[in-house]
Amino acid sequence: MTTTDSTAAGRLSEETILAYRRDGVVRIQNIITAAEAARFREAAAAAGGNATDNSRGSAIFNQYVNVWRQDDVLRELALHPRLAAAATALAGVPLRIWHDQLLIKPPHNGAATEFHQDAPFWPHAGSRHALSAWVALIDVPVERGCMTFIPGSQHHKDLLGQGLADRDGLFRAAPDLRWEERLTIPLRAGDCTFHNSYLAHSATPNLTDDPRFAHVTIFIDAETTYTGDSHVVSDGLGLTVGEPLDHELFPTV
Ligand SMILES: O=C(O)CCC(=O)C(=O)O
Repeated sequence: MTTTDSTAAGRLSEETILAYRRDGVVRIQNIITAAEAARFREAAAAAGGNATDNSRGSAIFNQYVNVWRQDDVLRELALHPRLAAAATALAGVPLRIWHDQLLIKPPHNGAATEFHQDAPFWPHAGSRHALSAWVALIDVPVERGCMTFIPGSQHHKDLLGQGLADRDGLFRAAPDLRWEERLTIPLRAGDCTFHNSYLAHSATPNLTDDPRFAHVTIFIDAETTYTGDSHVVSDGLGLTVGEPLDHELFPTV
């Protein structure tokens, strides 16, 4: 069921766009080159040592939010024109960046990222579409913390947020999803998946001797408005409730 495209031709095929809209996820091979992935991985390893871990104390991963604001090299990745072009083609609406994040699963971390949706955590209203570009900066086979998705689950738009450490949270909220097929997508360095912000997804623990480096850029409908609910990237910015997120932290692409 995996639809895979390669950006070698510079554009996504119609088949890929339709598959994304059906399944809520698609794999794009070589969204960046292996050489770019190696350069970004080096920057990610350094940033991981310098930035503040937003998920301190959690075994699931180390999470560094808005690294594009702190590191010039990772900024190139978050703002990469190929990511923005593919995201815009898949979403079908003008987009802005909500935030990026570096997600490092340490070697032998012993914890999966449990099934959850992303959108319920965000202080957003009126969104027509939002999606994440999850880019592998190292080869990510199943054993190193690769992602698993439940295709079609993006139609569940009324669930409360599910904890990333709660193995059963999503399935208590939506029992039918327990019986749906799952799609596990290993990635080579430089490949990515795009997933809909309502698509249920998880990631395996890292059983290997190397850290799993993934960089995620989250794109949201440029017209999304702010609800005022608390979130680490928007608290204290003085945003106006009911207005679009017009702020330098959330550039349009
Ligand atoms: O990389 C992971 O472990 C989980 C990533 C995730 O949940 C996301 O990108 O939305």
